[in-house]
Amino acid sequence: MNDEAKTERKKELMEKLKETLKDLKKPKNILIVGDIGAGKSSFINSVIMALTGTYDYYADVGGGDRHRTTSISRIGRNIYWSQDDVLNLPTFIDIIGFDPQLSDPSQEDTVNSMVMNLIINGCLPENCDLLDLSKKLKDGQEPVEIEENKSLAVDAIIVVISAQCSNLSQNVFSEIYKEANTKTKKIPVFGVLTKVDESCVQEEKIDDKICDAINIDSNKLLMCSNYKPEDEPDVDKDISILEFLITVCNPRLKAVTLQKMECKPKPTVPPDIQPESTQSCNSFAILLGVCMVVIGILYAIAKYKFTKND
Ligand SMILES: Nc1nc2c(ncn2[C@@H]2O[C@H](COP(=O)(O)OP(=O)(O)OP(=O)(O)O)[C@@H](O)[C@H]2O)c(=O)[nH]1
Ligand SMILES: [Mg+2]
Repeated sequence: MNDEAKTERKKELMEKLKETLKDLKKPKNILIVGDIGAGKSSFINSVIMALTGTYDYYADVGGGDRHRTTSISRIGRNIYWSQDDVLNLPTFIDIIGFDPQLSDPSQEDTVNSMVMNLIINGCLPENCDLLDLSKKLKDGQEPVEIEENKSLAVDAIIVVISAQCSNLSQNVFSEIYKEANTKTKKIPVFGVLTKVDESCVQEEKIDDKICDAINIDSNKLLMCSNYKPEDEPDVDKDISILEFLITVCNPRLKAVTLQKMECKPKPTVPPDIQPESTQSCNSFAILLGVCMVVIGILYAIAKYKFTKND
């Protein structure tokens, strides 16, 4: 594709995105999760760059081994979209990177799963200090006065994974799967593989590994290298980001509240005692058998007498 064709393709995708957004009743709340430093905040800024053509620090990006994002930040269309047309563009929820040591899928309530659950159900306010909350949950405390706010509830989850990281945190993925599929809701999950520019992903087939690890189809995975503040717009990058965003915003891929069926334990029957109905059936069969035998004998006697009299 030449440059002109690529620019045309980007325009078409913007139109397609607008059409997709028209089918939504309200903007989707998209939760961005992943390890520390995976490129979550950079991805949010990259999507906004692809949409608007300008880079800004909507989400706080940083380097180093420590958490950069430590609180909840909801970046809605009112913050990044200043053009005239009112579109149901998503609200991106930027949160703390999950520490794999705070995940253990064999346990019901780990720190990461509790934090995720509270965010998914819209229980945590803007700027909620997640580092502090995680510490308190780790110490066995629990939050007081939790109120669900339906308008903050999560509609889709994007798992951001760095292509540089060869050891995938399987425990974190298992917990994300549990929260997104089995607890209270079923939430569509997507994946973004970042830092593709700094790794040899093709050789390692890391995309297949990631799709397996987070249980998604390959068409729900975006492989990208995020924009950096100094970067010029890149039409190839924008095209792949917009294609991905159209899938994420698909109205058919929506979160649903799981209806759990109430069940009661099956009555247990001791092996040596047969059920009453079986017992009465058996007695009836015995009685019938006895009657048949008696009738047979009487018939034989009558027949014998009759032939004798003759
Ligand atoms: N080369 C390259 N660097 C990236 C990419 N994405 C992010 N980075 C860099 O990785 C570092 C961490 O990026 P962030 O976006 O802050 O990562 P994060 O997941 O939000 O980090 P926390 O909030 O601390 O969990 C920054 O130095 C980014 O510039 C990418 O696709 N390619
Ligand atoms: Mg961040």
